[in-house]
Amino acid sequence: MLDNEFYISRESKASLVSLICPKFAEHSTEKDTMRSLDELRELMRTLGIETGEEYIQNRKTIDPGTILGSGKIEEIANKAKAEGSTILVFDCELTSSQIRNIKKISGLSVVDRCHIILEIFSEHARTKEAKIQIEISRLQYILPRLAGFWSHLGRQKGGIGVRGGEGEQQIELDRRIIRDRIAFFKKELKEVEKSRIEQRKKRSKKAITAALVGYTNAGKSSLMNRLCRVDVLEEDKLFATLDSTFRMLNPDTKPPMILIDTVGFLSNLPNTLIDGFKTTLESAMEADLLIIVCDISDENFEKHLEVTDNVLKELGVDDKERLVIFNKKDKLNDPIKSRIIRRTHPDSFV
Ligand SMILES: Nc1nc2c(ncn2[C@@H]2O[C@H](COP(=O)(O)OP(=O)(O)OP(=O)(O)O)[C@@H](O)[C@H]2O)c(=O)[nH]1
Ligand SMILES: [Mg+2]
Repeated sequence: MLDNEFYISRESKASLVSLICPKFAEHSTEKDTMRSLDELRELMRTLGIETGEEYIQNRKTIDPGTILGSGKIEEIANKAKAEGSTILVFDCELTSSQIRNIKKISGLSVVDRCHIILEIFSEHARTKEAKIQIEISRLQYILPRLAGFWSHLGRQKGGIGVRGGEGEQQIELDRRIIRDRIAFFKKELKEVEKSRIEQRKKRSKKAITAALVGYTNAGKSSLMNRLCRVDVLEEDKLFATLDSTFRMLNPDTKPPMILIDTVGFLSNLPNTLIDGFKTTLESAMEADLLIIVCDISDENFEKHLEVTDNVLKELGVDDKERLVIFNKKDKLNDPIKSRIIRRTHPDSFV
């Protein structure tokens, strides 16, 4: 039941909603809001869901119940319905009561940025470890939002209030099921990790390790493919890679070196996901060298470097030896840019 509630139909059309608010991180200026919205549109494209218009409200403060004002939500809902949308995607994290309130006012499905990222992660996870991790993150995201998801069901059933008996009981039941599932998957994860730690020990004896890290879609997997002549999945999608992959660099390299491809970073990455993927990143973080890959052709590349830096700090590896590689030089329409970058980042490769 819960899984159906969480799933977003790929056939739906979605309208994007955001705000410009001086007190709201990543949305404090028009530039920040637009950059984040462009990224959200890319996330939707990755998921294969058609997007319609984007709706933005300028606000001095956030409405704690509905993020935007309720009148504005009504207006947006009417326009979204007129353009054939059935979902409002908010470019921020929503609480359970916010989801419930906005659903009630708009009469549309309501999801947030975090939900979209979780869907992509679920779809792209390939190894057992990544699948378990994403499942734990997904359940941890759902747990405090059960009432929000349930309000939708309530309406479908003809307006059974979520505070009413049946709703409350169902939420309590679901809460227990979810807690049990989280406990079960955490145990499973420990088992999988044991064998991974063994493999890591063997590897570190064999060679120097270098981890490719950086913003999603920067070109980490492509670089790994070219350097190691392998065929790791590379795609023009966000979060194409979710699992760390290890490959030997040209075997004649002295000393021998193993490259590690890793999951990409994103600004505003929900905490539940960072936590979940710390284990996947752990093996990469124990590497002897960090190779930061950055897409020079993206106009926000400086921001991407900043986000990468912050995530590395959060992972506690900001003091590790690093090398910056600026990628996709061929996509630059301004050749002077690469010269400027060489000057501003003298230790990098362009
Ligand atoms: N023009 C151009 N495209 C590139 C270059 N390197 C990678 N790409 C393209 O950029 C897209 C993303 O490449 P990936 O290697 O999948 O990027 P990634 O950093 O592994 O991305 P995630 O796994 O999603 O974090 C793909 O479509 C690549 O073909 C480059 O040097 N030039
Ligand atoms: Mg990749």
